[in-house]
Amino acid sequence: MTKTKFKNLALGGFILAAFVSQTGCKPTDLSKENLIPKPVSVVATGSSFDLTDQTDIYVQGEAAELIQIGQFLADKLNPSTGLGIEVKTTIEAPGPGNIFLSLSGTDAELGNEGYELTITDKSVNLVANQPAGLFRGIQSIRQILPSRVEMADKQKGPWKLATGTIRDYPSYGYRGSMLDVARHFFGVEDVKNLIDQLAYYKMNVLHLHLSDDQGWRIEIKSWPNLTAHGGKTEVGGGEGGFYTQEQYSDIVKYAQDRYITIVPEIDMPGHTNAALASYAELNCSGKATELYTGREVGFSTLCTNKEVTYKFIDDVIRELAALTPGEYLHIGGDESHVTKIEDYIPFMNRVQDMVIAHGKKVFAWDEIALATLKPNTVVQYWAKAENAVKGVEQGAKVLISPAKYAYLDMQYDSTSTYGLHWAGYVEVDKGYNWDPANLEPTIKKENIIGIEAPLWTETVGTREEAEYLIFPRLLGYAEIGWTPTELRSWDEYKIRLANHGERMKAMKISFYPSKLVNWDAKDKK
Ligand code: TNX
Repeated sequence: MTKTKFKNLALGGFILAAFVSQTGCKPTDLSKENLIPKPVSVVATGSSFDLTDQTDIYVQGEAAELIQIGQFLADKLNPSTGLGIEVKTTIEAPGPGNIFLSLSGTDAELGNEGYELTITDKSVNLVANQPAGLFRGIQSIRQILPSRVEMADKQKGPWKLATGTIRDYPSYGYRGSMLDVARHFFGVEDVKNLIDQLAYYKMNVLHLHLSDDQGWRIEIKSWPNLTAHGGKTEVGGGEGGFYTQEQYSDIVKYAQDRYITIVPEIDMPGHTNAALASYAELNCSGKATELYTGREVGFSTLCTNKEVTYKFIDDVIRELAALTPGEYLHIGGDESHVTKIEDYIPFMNRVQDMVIAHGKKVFAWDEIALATLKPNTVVQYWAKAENAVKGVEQGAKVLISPAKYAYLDMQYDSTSTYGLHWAGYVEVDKGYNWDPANLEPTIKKENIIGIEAPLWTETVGTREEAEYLIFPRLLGYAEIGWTPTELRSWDEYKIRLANHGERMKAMKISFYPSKLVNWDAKDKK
């Protein structure tokens, strides 16, 4: 095997020359690696570890969960490296040349998602308190390898990792994105693809906006017309679609395997035209509305003083809660412009109780702070700081998603192909250069559960279009959620981001090549 490799090199003069020039940049300085999010601490030791065809991944003990994490890494490394890395179990640390994943459970600072990665010229040793920490840590291993490791087909080595120790853990426990599958429907494969991308950047929540005026996207067995009729179209009049309960569960499982929680949202009492078009009795008039394919917001409302409305909501929440292992259910509550405030408040109070009765905690957009927040209700700050402040004053935690910094559907600038700009333009630097704990004096770090970057999809309907808006900004939001503020600076980040251009290309991500980033900076490994 080694011989064949040598022969190939000797024969290919051009390749040999390229190889020689690359060895000048051998990855021996771990502190210069372009990790995103940036780790809490990196100590470099100036040497390198070689992945070879003798390398295997050893996991400690026989636990199925660790074997699965090891296999995830092997499945990412094998197509491009062709090294045939296998996953094996062991009680003690393996011999030299291998990767070892183990749980220690004694390092309080690392928490549930932190990890310590020690690379020497002889071994790669990843330790965490919890499996989730190992999973986050293997993303660092992937990112320390050359970007071509992310290609789907076989690439040339060498496969070197710079040596040293990374100790790393997140600033915030909730680091998420949101996909609006109501304005335009995105199928299971697109959602799984996004989940993989979130996992690569150590994010841990995907919020799915499952219903809106233009479409109802989750099968509810007790109210079948929601999807049979309400799922039939989308913005622009396309065919829409919905997830069967089995498909939704498949998404949830796929996310769970990547230590990502799905937070499902049923938006109410506004943003409900798809439901109102599917069931006449949910309307105060008793007449079903027409399906809607435009982009307006704020014109629909459930009939808040009809009992059938609450029977409907209870059925929806019951079925959705049963399908959702995560602790949260999102009930929207935004832009209910045609619901009177005196109807909105008792409605939101009652629906919170229904969510709690089905064993879940409530998430809602910041308008919910106008109502009486139940214990554990989380307020998602998107538009009005004063609402989020009201939430804090009621003792609630806040999820930070300010449209002017964190909305993935805001255009980069006036030339952007897709997106909206009602909250302004969000170039890549503006999306990165802010601190969730420094937006409002009353909203301090201890009041904040984390950060979420939502993608509303009025203007995008395909994976490529969505990726243009999501990338590269998502990487910045991942870093804001993970890396301590004092370690972040745009000038340093933009260099690491440039190096992720190659990675995003290798992963076939259609990112927006912002002029603020020198994408020609090549990964030299
Ligand atoms: C506001 S954000 C909305 C959405 C739109 C979005 C477009 C929020 C809670 N409501 O309904 O899709 O703006 O940017």
